[in-house]
Amino acid sequence: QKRIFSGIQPSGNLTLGNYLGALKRFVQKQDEGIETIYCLVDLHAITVWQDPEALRRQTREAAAAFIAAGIDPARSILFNQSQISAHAEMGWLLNCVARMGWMNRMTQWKDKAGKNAEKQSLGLFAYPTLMAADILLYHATMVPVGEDQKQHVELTRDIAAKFNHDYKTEFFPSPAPLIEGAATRVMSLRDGSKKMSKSDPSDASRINMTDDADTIAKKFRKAVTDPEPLPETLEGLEGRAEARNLVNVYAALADISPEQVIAEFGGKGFGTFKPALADLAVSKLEPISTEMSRLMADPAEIDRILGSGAEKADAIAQPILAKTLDIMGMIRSR
Ligand code: AQP
Repeated sequence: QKRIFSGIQPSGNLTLGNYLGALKRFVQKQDEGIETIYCLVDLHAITVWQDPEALRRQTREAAAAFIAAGIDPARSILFNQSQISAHAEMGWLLNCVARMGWMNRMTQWKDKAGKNAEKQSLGLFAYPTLMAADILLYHATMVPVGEDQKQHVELTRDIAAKFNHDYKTEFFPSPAPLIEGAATRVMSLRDGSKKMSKSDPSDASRINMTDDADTIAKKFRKAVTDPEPLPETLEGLEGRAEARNLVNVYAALADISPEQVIAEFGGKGFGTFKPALADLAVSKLEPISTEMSRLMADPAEIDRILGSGAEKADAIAQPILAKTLDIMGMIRSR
């Protein structure tokens, strides 16, 4: 039986990268009729400093983004992670299964910690085991993510396999990463070698889902590109990371292939392509941000939706946590 789990950190404004790499596809999976569980991973967000008031607001804003983008709380389970203590508990159990060597190889840890590993929280290092816990706690079989999270889903498979091997069981299914579409890795608008990220200090590097039409147009206009026109064939994008990124973003927004974008815009300059891209992005994002504002006017309703999602999620998670503890030899007598 198929079950999808995925999450997004409420660590700031959601970006076009989060939208195309994750949220838009979360909606597609829901609409395909697959069982879908989506989580605002606030326990992950605090692996780096979060102002408490800002975290509350960002969590509600992310919930509003999910709903405005098409997640229906009656068809998908939508909740914030910290409402279910089983995530942290399962995270601890899996900390005792994962090996230091595996964790040391995580590229996101290396990227985020940089040369300053000594100053990072222990939680940032353990982030991938908490993510494994999120997924395994629901026996999820598929995890839609952007390219940057592929390694963490592979680690989850390794953890599941080691648990099953060590305890001579087949309790945990092996989840598969689902990395699909033209925009699995949206790049920064200022640097084609860096992914677009909500925590990038430069606001000009990203399109936020809540940016207004003028801001979106301005950010695309100023996006770093080479001066050549778009090529006549897809191969012509080789070695042109910024141009390729914008073509991929256009394709993902328009639900067409990059080939089709090239067929339409090949030979045309960025002076033509960038405004067309901005118009397309505005036409897709503006209705979502308008709906987000409407939802944000009633924070109590958002909290109610998250609470009701958490109840449904807990009903799945608790028996799986209990069974995991039992398999590991913990006495459960109350
Ligand atoms: N640039 C991107 N292109 C495609 N997909 C992306 N995702 C993130 N950035 C891109 C996907 O969005 C989902 C949620 O990501 P996250 O919030 O859990 O954390 P992240 O991957 O670390 O994303 P950010 O925006 O860079 O967050 P910060 O800056 O807070 O670390 C994932 O499926 C991810 O692949």
